[in-house]
Amino acid sequence: MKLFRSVHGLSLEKDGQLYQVEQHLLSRLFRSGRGEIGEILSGIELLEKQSDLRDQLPPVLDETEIWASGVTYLRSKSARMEESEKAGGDIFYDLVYEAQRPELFFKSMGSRAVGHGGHIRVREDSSWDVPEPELTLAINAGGEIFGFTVGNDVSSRSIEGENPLYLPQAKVYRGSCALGPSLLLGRDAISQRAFIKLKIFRNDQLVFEGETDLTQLKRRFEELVEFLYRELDFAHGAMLMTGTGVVPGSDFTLSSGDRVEITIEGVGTLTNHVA
Ligand code: DO4
Ligand code: MG
Repeated sequence: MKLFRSVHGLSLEKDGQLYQVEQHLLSRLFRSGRGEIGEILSGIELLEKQSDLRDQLPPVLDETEIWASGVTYLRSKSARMEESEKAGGDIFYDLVYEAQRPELFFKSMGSRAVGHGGHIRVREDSSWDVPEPELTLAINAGGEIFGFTVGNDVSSRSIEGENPLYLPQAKVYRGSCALGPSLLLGRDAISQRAFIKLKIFRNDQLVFEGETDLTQLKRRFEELVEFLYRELDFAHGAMLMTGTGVVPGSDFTLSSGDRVEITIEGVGTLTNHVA
């Protein structure tokens, strides 16, 4: 089952058919406590059938915090060690990749995230920018994973590479977080080997293509969630991006008009244009 959010309300895709569902379902899922998800999912009432989806929004509540994990794939570690070598920051990426404690950082409020079809951005004071395709976990207030979506952790590599202490500026700005198109519902709904593909088009020409899969993710989902919830409460639930395993070469930077497509097997394709 996939749950879509749009300016017209919530829709559920079930057995190949789209239905309208009650407005509060998303809020009930994110704000639920431990052990409540099963009952909510089995009690979903299907309302009118729908023929299409328009004006999509990110599948998250405005009040929900979106966090991200970093350096969870070998590819992310080596790319970041290269970009930060001059500033002497390379050692930190190596250390965090091996450490028990993962890198976690705040990315966005739900209200600031961009949905499928929306515009992502590059910062005006950045010279090197990339999309980061990331499987994103939907977690309830009780700390349980109840769904998955496709995330884009759009990042400035020039700002992060200049000094690792600039990470929040490299990561958090208008149009830097995209999520969608829907929430794949159920903790076990995703394949442990699902592929993650990134395609970037410029003037309709493919200018970058890369792929990884979940077997390359170094951390377990629950391990990341456990650290995030260890000393924090999330009354509105949380979204957690699980890190990127696809990084374009150092000669690539995003530019205005680019179309970015991220596909995660079984979850969907998130498409955004760079403003
Ligand atoms: O350490 C910086 C951020 C890492 C990140 O966003 C990733 O690995 O996906
Ligand atoms: Mg990332």
